[in-house]
Amino acid sequence: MTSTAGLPPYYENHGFQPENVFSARQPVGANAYPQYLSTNVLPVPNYVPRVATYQSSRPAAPSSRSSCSSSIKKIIIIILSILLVICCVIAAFFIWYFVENRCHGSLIECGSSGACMQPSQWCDGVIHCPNGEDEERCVRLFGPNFILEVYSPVSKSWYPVCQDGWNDDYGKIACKDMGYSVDTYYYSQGIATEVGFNSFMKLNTSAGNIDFYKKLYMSDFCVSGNMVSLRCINCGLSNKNVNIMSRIVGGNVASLGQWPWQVSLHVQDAHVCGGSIITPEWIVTAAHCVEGRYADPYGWRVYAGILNQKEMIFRAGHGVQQIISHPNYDTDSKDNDVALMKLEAPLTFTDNVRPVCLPNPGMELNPDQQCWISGWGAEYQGGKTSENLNYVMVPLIERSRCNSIYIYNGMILPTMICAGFLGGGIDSCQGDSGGPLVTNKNSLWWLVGDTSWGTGCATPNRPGVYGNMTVFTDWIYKNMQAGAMSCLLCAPSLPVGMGLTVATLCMIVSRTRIEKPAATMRQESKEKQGINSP
Ligand code: 4AZ
Repeated sequence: MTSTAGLPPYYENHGFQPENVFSARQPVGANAYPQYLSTNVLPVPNYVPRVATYQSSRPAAPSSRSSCSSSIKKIIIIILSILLVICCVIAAFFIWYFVENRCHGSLIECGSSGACMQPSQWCDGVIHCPNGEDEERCVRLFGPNFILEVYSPVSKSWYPVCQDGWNDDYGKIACKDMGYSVDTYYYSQGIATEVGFNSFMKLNTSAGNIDFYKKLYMSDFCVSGNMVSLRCINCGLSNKNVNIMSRIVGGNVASLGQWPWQVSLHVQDAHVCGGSIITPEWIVTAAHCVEGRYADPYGWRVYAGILNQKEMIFRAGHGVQQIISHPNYDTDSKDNDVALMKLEAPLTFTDNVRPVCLPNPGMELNPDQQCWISGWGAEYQGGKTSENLNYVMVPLIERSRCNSIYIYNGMILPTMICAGFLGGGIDSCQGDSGGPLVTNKNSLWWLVGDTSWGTGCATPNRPGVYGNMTVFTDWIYKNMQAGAMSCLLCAPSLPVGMGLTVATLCMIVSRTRIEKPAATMRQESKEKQGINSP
């Protein structure tokens, strides 16, 4: 960048200019030469401006010196201009470098916050990033075979873990990092690597007693030829086959153990919504079920393994300790219509009470995949909730089709999924909300969605709309982890062991500060709702 602004007065050098140019510009009686020249050289008579210096037959010594110094000045101007351009280019490069690449050298970026950290600090059990990203994306299970993958912050990709040197202790650590309790750990096994897989995360088993993630390194060789398949919970089993031809509006009555993850969520002894068991402590439901006055966890009772609503009245059910609604849930559009309920005490799994599998990334469902819905919702539009648990098969409907002007005209957001029959007659309805939309793949049942909304029930061209569970799994795992993680936030710079200890302490402190005994809370909640204690 070159500019004339702010340069010294040598731009006012008139020595090489034709006489007429300057004589024309001078006010009458003015000295043609600036004052600063006249102080260094002999006084110049008034007629001098009328004689062009380059025409002088006997150039005076001062004129020759002036011409020479002008040349030097010109050279200096050119050199300074070039230097200025070079400086501008260098400055522009540095500005670009610092704006575009906030993390330099071997440092890696945290994510949204833009903070930088050492790769060795990623997944080391201590939070370094302002939003905790470095401890969030460490492991995941991929595809219907639960392939364990570890995230590399350097290459920003996921890699399967080679089975060489693997054992269940490592599996338990990985499951715990996803938010599962070690109590539900099921198993890990080797699965033959797919053709084309040539980069793995491998365990350095001779690394001694260091953090699991620090033992992992990238390798192109996996001696066993097997990747780790990890099951953190024995999920997705039903002890009954479904009648595929069966048809909640237009549905069939379910049998015990057929949909063992289905729960009925009660407020004031009445069924309000459905939900799905994902772990002994966590239930997935819809955010719109727990809005407003329904946001109080102590107002809810959860019934699992019971088909008939009348039977539930005589049972105690399970208390709810905490409700976490998706922070981006939107009441009007039903965007992010998902919530988690944490039970006061873990459920005991039986043939009739079991968890459904959360969908893994890479599941690849067909555009019209057969799915099933279940619930105690109304059997026709405007009807009352059903006494018995009903179920029905509904195929998925592609988002682009469901968003067409003939159907939902752009109302189906990426957090939603449509399922049902465009001809009408079969659908979910009032009271089915929060309940499961499941599919069977690789002989397991997976939670594809949670019942969310629809225009009416079973109306032609108005299919059911469900929360798109695949979009929510990261949020669900993050919240299942939250106890330990929120605690680590209390002690961000402490090593793992100490961080957890301090974390546990802050959990205890914060809970004792805010929590009253559950019975007191429940009583207060009932009083608020106008119910007298028995
Ligand atoms: C509801 O209000 C509801 N037909 C659930 C599902 C559908 C409509 C309404 C879909 O719980």
